[in-house]
Amino acid sequence: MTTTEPRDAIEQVSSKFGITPEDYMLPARTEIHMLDINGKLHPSGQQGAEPGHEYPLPSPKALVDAYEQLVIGRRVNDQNSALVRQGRMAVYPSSHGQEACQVAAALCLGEDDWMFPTYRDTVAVMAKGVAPMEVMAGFRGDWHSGYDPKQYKVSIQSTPLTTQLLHAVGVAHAAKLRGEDTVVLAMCGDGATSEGDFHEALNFAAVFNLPVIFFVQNNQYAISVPLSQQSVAPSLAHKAVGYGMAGERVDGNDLVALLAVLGRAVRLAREGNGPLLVEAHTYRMQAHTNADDATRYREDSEVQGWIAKDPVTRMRTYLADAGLLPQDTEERIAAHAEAVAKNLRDGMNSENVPDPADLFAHVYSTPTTQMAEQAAMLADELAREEDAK
Ligand SMILES: Cc1ncc(C[n+]2csc(CCOP(=O)(O)OP(=O)(O)O)c2C)c(N)n1
Ligand SMILES: [Mg+2]
Repeated sequence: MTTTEPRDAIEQVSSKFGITPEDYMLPARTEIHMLDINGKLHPSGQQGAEPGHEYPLPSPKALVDAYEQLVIGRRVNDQNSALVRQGRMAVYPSSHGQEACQVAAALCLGEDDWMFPTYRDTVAVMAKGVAPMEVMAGFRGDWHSGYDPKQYKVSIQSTPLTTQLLHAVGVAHAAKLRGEDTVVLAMCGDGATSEGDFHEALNFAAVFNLPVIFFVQNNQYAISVPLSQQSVAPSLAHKAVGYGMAGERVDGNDLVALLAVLGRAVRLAREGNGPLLVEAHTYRMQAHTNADDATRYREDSEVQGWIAKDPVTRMRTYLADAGLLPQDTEERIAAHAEAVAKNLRDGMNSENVPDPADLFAHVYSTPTTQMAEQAAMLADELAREEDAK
């Protein structure tokens, strides 16, 4: 990691691309896409590439590996939604339709890189290698975060919008001070870009020239609030330039383009060129959570329009046409996805009786007076209940 001043870093990287710093920071005029909605690769690999915004095609192996995670991600979403309906957990914010974003977010990172996900990013968390049942332990309310963030270099899935962005910037700052070449991927939704913490995180990251990728999944809604009532910026990627960082927007249902754009963003950040913002244009196919009724604020015809852009279908068509998906590969991938789903079902259907005292564990290294009192009160109540049996 170099210690270049932020302005010099932008100058250097833009001159490498042969464009002005302003053109480097501004997103390409149209979102980056490589596959059309029928899964056909654009003849040049990328349609309408502008100087500084050309992206090479990822390798065939990277594409097949990513497709495997895509199929697993879809299966995980559908399995978890079914488990909610069966009463096995209270809530699951599905990323059905956004799986290409989820998979690319995980696969663009190296082993020592950190991810800061939201409640909707379960598939990304699993694709980065967190054991599925550890993730689900958090959702079921069995254990604090469910998994150990340090072990996996994946922060807990944040429910408060954008608090995780500041934590991500802090981790990147620490890594830079230590001379480590860690990159941090900080995830949020379209609605979350209106939060104050979003502003603070981006400004801090740019001023300190930190290796952070802000990855915004613009799925068009913040619960019932559509993007048109959320922001009138030309795009969410344009928000980056106000902080002096590069922004790019990409078709969020095109796994090929996502791998290319996020892959380059991570490389540039690791080389010391500062933070970047990538906006993926996608769609939340299901309700915000099972507690929401999406038919109250959007038309079915809108949802149907996005089925035609489904990321799994497009990627399967592309790989099959390119001869990269022989039947045995497809069968192996389908069997792998089924095995992951079975593991989730078995794990979630097994009864777990948590110890109520665990509520107080790991909150403070030395419990506060109030917490100690509350823990004692609970222990007393439980003991009296036991005696009354
Ligand atoms: C600080 C804060 N304010 C409000 C909420 C309530 N809330 C939960 S999800 C949500 C919408 C977020 O929309 P978006 O950022 O687009 O993410 P998406 O759910 O679409 O993935 C809101 C307002 C919250 N969790 N945290
Ligand atoms: Mg949203």
